[in-house]
Amino acid sequence: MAGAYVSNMAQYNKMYRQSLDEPEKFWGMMSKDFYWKEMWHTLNEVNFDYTKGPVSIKWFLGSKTNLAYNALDRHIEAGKGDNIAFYWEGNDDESRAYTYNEVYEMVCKFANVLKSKGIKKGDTVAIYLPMVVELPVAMLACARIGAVHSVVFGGFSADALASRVADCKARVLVTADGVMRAKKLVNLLDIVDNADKILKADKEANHKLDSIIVVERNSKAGPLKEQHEPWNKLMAGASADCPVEWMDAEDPLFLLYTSGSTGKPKGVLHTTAGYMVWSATTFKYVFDYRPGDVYWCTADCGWITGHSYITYGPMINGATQVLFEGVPTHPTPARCWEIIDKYKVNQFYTAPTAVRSLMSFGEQYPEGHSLKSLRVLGSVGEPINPEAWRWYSKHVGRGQCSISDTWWQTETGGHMITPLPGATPQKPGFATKPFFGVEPAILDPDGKEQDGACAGYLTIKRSWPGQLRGIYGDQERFEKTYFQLFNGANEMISKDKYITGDACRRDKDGYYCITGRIDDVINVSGHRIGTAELESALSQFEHCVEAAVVGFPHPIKGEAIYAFVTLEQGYEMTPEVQKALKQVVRSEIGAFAAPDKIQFAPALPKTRSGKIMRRILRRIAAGVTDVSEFGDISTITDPSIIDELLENAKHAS
Ligand code: 6R9
Repeated sequence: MAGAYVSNMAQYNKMYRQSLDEPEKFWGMMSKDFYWKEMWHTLNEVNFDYTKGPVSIKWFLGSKTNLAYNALDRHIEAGKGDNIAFYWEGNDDESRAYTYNEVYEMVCKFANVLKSKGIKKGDTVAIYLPMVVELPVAMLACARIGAVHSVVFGGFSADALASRVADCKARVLVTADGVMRAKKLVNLLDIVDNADKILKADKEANHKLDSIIVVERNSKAGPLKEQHEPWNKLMAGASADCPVEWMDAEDPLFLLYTSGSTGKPKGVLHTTAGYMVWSATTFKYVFDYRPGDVYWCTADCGWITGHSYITYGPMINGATQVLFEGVPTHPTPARCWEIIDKYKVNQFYTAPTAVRSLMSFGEQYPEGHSLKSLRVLGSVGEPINPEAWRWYSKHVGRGQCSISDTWWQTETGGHMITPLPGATPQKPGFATKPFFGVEPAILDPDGKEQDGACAGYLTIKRSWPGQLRGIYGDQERFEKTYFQLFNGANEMISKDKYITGDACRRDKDGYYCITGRIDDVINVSGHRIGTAELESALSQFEHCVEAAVVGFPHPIKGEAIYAFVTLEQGYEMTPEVQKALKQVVRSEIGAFAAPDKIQFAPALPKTRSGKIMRRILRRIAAGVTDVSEFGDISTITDPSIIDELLENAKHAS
């Protein structure tokens, strides 16, 4: 692509080699793009191997900086304060533009509001907001004064919100009264009040909220009560002058809870300097963002994609972006294409599930729009199947756009394996090549690194600036989850690499294709949901004895949730019970995690050591009825269970 930052593979290869061979020089060059109150003196100090001491990751040592300063003040000082930061598009027909000057003023005022609530450097603030401008503003206000934000996606239930607030010990919660999602009113205040009650009643958690700040977005949610403080009222009394807190490189920036294969969600910790450099550098190169471009990411700030590619990466680059409150199919399946033409969007970033959903309405919707401003089409969150890739490229990109299938995780802070527009020749279904500084290694079942074309466990051999620094309050879980890999016989097969939890394939050209999780995490519409969390939610149902959950292929969501539930003696799996079980998951986690199918299980298939044989359950969920396709079933304690499960599968719903 003419004029791209990286315009061909020779240039990519040269930069990639330098990033690995001369990292000081490479990151020295890249870090010139930022404002450093104090420059770093040591690039990194890293230990991945727990046998040599605690796992520890530090980057850009000796530096002092601030992400909000880099995202706002720096651009304003350069005379760009009147540039548009956000074109906000509401769920229905509202819209409004915000300049960098306006966002700066809101951030400073809200930072002062937080200070007036006693928030100081190192304190945690919980944010539970829909996609209104106050969401990135609240995040940047925290960053400005060194407070740690913990954003909870607006689709989580009161229970899930309460447990996250208690875990990170946030005393201030920022929320909204209500919001429309397509045609449905989401009453956030009700959820927040319930979470508040749950916290007050939970003696063990021993934690409560001191203040609840409410953005008045939709009054249909009902009037504010005594415990709610209106955002506007607090802002009206706040000064717009707020000095920046200069942060050390490894001072915490945020926590973001994500699901793993075991236990409750973990608070992934990101810190200051490394995350800043990683989110902003990947944004610039992967979207080939150039001054004047209009960029749009449809993610919610409640997930990592919204953190790195709405609030931080784009803002630090001084980008103009669309901030979208609604859903891609409301009021019609042409909504995205209308917005792209309205603002002449150059880079569009969404999830495969959205592409597949829009695809199901037919190409007449994108074809009915110009879309000629588009240059880069991004994809994130789950594997994009070649059919959806081709539709996206042909009907949205008109064969003229680069398709950027970006593989990364909450834990990686930003893109890891991704094409660079203009440089990387593309292949449908492939996330293609590693970003600068990323050194993948594919391990076989014995933990041995493989060469050339191969398939296996995806690991990363060395640290990169955006890597997570820990799991909040749990160093042991951090080390076990990300740096120790075990085989089926529970032998440790790797202890000095970052374990991604994904499997992948590499072809003869060195291109990577991510094939899915190797752990018990289900990826539904790009949302990570742990089977352990789902099972513990289902077991809250009063007549549930045991539950096992697996994923099964779904044409739009990628994966959907299938639950096998054993009920107390004498209880039948009626449609009412199925409904009640789904309701339990809605209230324990959130509606987006409700199982798609539930079936009765007289018992679960287990090995002699008591392990649930999920492999068998996955086959049943996928509709396989021929037992010869179930693989080795010799270790099952009671083979007759399989026939009973297959019989009951007919009534799954
Ligand atoms: C950014 C984000 C991470 C998991 C990851 C993988 C899956 C993400 C992908 C992809 C194939 C891609 N994933 N991007 N799989 N191709 N381009 O989604 O973070 O919510 O933490 O999920 O999502 O399985 O391990 P997160």
